[in-house]
Amino acid sequence: MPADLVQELPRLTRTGAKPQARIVHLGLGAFFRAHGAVYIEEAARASGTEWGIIGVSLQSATMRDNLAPQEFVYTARELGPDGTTDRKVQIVTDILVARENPEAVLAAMADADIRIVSLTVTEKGYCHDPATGRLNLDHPDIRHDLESDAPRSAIGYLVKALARRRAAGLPPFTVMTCDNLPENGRLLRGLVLDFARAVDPDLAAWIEAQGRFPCTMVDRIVPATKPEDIEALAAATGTFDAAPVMHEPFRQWVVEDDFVAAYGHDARPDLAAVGVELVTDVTPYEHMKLRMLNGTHSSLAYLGYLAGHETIAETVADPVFAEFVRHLWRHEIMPSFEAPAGVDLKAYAEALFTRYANPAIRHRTWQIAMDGSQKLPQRILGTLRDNLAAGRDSLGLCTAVAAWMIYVGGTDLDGAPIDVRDPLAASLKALSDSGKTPGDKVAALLSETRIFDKALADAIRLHVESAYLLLTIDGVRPVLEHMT
Ligand code: CS2
Repeated sequence: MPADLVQELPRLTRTGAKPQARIVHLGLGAFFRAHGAVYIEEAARASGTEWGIIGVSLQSATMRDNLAPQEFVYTARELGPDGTTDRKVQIVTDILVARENPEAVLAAMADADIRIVSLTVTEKGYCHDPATGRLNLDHPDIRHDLESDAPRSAIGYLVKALARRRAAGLPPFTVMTCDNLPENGRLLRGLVLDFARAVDPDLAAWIEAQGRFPCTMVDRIVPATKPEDIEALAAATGTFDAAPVMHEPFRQWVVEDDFVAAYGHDARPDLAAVGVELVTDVTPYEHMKLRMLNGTHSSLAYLGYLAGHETIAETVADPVFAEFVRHLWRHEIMPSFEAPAGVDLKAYAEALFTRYANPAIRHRTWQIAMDGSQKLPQRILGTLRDNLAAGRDSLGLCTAVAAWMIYVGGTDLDGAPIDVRDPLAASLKALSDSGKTPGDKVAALLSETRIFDKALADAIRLHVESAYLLLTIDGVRPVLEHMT
């Protein structure tokens, strides 16, 4: 159905009353709407409690403008290999646009009814230095927020809203990050405390004592919604939804059960009732997911893109890549960490392969390739470091790093320009351009200390350099074929 006809159809509408809001979510993108929001809605329904979510868009007004005319209700469409299932998600009660009205966001976060502030602001939204995990006090948004009452960064919002709660004699909200970062709760706690110490040491002490920042591992593949997805949904349902989300059947959520104690049983939805794993230590699950899934996702994204593959499903349908990804799991990733108790990593890897191969999920290599400077450390470099320490070969991962270097150089192997999206894109391109030979380019990029520490850079330089050279001379497929 053509786009202009789709918009003539009746809009999706809410059935029943809006739930009472108890959560504010910063960064209401497709991922959280297809994952956390769905779990929370199910948990609220299972226990007969109200856990409405106020979404916040930090930058753009698009999500609010799309969803406001349909009362913030949207469709989550599950794309299985054999068909689709649609679900109407009604847990979002409002969307605030931070850029337009910072005061409304702070007031919502400081409201006594709010128990949790959750976040999916992507890796770069933490304004930290990925190599050290510390707050980047030179980040323009952080510098701005240290001086102003109208924040721009997620960290600024959290600290200022917590300050308001403390001043009002309220307990803090639980801060629940749902981004793909290692020990994400601990990392965020450190960043919030770094900021709070810079503005008010007493506030920092209060957050340190009373604040709670559970770690979480989140998993569901949610490619960006495309215009043709909106059209197909409208044709199937006869209703217009301006912002549906498309997701795979699989989902997993592991949450450290550490919420603000003052709220007792009301501190969180009954997540366990809907299959969320509440545990005391998320770290082994995070390691597994970041290394096994995200590490191979990024590897396939750079190498697949350079080999001319548009999506992950297309990439793993290429037998050379299928062998390569299994090689990465078996020889380079699985030996690098302890599996969580009771998890069979071989079965986990096979399940991942099936998920990648799902032809209904059109997840672009270009989309996953975004923000590599923020993703590489926890997805690939930690594994490389552990392999080096154990004297294990990491040729495949070094080849993935080399592919990333070619990618951020901005020109593909056929000489066509690449639309590189990364907060460090300009400086990465300049580093790449500063070298004349592949060896110089690799050395220049490895000197970027926001991504690589010196010991690791020195240890992998020769491998990455030879992989870079081989990729440019032989092309991606022959190199991978030779390796496996
Ligand atoms: C992907 C992730 O875009 C990316 O970088 O690797 O979003 C991935 O799809 C999710 O983490 C799956 O849970």
